[in-house]
Amino acid sequence: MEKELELFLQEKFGKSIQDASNEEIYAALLGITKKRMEGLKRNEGKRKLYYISAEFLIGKLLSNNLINLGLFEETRDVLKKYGKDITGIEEIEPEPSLGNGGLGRLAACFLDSIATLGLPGDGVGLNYHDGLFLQKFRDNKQNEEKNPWITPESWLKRTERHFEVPFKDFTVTSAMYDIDVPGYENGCNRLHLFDLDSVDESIIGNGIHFDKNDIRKNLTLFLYPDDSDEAGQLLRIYQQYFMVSNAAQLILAEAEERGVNLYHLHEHVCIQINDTHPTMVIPELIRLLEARGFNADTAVDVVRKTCAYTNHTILAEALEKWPVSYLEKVVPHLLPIIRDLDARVRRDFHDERIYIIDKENRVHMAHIDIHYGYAVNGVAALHTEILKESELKPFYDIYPQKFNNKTNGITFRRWLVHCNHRLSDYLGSLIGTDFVKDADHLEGLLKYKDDEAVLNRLLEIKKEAKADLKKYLKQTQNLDIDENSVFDIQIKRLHEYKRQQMNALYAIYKYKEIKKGNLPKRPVTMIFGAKAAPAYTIAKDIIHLLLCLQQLIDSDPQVSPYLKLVMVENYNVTKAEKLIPAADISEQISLASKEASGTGNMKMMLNGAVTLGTLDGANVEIHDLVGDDNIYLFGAKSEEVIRLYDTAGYCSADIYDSDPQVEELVDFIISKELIRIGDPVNLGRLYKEIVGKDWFMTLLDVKDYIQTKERMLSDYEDQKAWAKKMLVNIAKAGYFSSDRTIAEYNRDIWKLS
Ligand code: 26V
Repeated sequence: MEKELELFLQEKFGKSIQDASNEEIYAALLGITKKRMEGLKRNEGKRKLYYISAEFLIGKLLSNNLINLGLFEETRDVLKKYGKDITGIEEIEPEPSLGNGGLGRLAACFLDSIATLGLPGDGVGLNYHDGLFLQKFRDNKQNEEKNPWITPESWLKRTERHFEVPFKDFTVTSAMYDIDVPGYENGCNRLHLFDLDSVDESIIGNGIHFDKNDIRKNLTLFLYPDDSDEAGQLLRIYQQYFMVSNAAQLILAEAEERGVNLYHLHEHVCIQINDTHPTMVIPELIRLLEARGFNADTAVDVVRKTCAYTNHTILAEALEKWPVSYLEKVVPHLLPIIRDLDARVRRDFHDERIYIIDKENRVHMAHIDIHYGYAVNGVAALHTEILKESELKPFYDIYPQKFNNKTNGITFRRWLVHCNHRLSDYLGSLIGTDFVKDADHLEGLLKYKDDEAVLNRLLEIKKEAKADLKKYLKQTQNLDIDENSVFDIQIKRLHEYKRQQMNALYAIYKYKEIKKGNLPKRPVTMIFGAKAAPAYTIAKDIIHLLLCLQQLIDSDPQVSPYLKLVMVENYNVTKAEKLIPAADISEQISLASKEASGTGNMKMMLNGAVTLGTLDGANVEIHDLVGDDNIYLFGAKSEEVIRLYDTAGYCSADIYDSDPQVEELVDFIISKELIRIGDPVNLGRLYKEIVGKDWFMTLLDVKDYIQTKERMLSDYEDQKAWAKKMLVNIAKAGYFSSDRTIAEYNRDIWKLS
């Protein structure tokens, strides 16, 4: 590496390693790593997977690629020799924000694991120029700004592949860019991102506003721009069709290049549909096969044996249903096929709950996937059971053999080795480094459960990570936090079902207790990171409440020595990598039944945080693995919640009216202290929402939540017992390696040879 780096810097910049700037060193490492990846063997086999996803939240790639190529330590040491720090160089790389949250990050973890297991599988998505917006706080509110990430030299490689994509009124020619995905000590796959040369970043005006109707200029400008109006929804359909038409054409082109008889396509190709965003690949493939001479029955049959679907949510508002009239405006050529797919369902079944086109003339995208795919999976055991027993029951009754569970996972290369070198190195010294590739080896740690030296070192490592985070937040946001306090962290998209508002009520409780003189044994630092969808009003109101609480607490000298609330600006993968190693308490407090899986819960557990959560998503499996002593559970169970929804049995006003403690906490949202700092419109609306509706049942669980968190904070004081909980969590996290998840997808669904 030293020689290569020297040569590159000399040739390109005429500089030595010593004299080169961080920017120049980054450029050199980018060039060298890209070249190395080109030399890797391509994973190949009879059947190839195409993982189509509207989101790939890949994060920065330099360190991860170096780790997977086995070059990280060498590079770090070479740089150190010349007085350079790799962390400073990592900072130069812009983060591609090609995803919203868990779904996109999962796709990125999966690409890492697919390559690491040596399986032939490429990702297919879109090359958004700005991705998700950049979040800026102003006047205690979220503002959205554009977030360009593509620089002249980047991981993207323009290819020679171009496809014609036909829309109703015009046809566009795509360009395909590739990003290499190296496996850990293994071959390489690719992420194909499609784009349009005519996209024009200069049409972005104030914030993230742009002309939603100018499709040639805006098609791949942003990730899911605001779809609260018709123009936004049409743009989303344009994006989705552009993505899948390119994907389908690529799949057929590669199959034909491999000499595949398209009548046997399913023996050579498997398509994983990541949520419903890529669903139109089904009618599009049928269309393209028909254009190649297939009759409809055969085209449907081949496609059905090729496609599999993953469901990531049961939230009704997140299940896509496109009006026929919208599809007619964008992709009229798909409608005869979609109508035929609907007619086939109606011919075989007489149950309007499972039709593709409903009475209101809306196309249910998930229904296309379930009828015309060969596998349907949920993303955690509880989620899959809920799909089978309630949300998708009528489908499960018809196709029980299609349904299966694939509990999510995370790549340990990024979420341990890269983000927490200290812990990873220490684990390596105790149990060897096999866990990087074979995560079950982490269980070897259990034999140190009562070893005081090990427990002390785990506590020290946590403290060092907290000190790192303190430094980072000081540099980036000029925030001061105390590494001796308990770090209580909730980082995830802002959504009412995730209940950041319940955590805010805890902050209010704690504030009031401290005011009353009930001081905590140790200061508590509550850390939040969350972006709200630009058109999601209540979510933005919750951000406003959190920022107002932050200011209130900071400006109160009676409270601030004991309590701190911090909202991290522009939460993204890079920030997650700094926050997760520093977490003591992992907040996983969604309303039971609503969080399909969660993956932050797994990342925090792996880094030695203890979960405070409801029995929801993968928390259920975390509990099964670590046992009652190593997790803090509270709140209503999913069956009770589902029953409350079914019977309309929940009324937040009843709880508010009958419980003075709850009333006092909720009233504080519109107290004079907060109104003085905040905007009465936002705070008033949030107060009204909680008292008058509270669709995600915050008040149902808030008291149990507060009590459980208090118990947790008190248990934290027994540091030895706490360290044991940390150790058990780390040791049991092996199950949540995405290598395990991908091995299961391959065993049960993909069957790649
Ligand atoms: C999307 C939308 C869009 C419209 C407004 C409301 C809303 C609410 C939720 C969603 C989520 C869409 C799918 C998704 O991102 N699911 C996440 O997938 C993760 C990976 O499987 C999983 O860990 C998370 O629990 C799940 O929320």
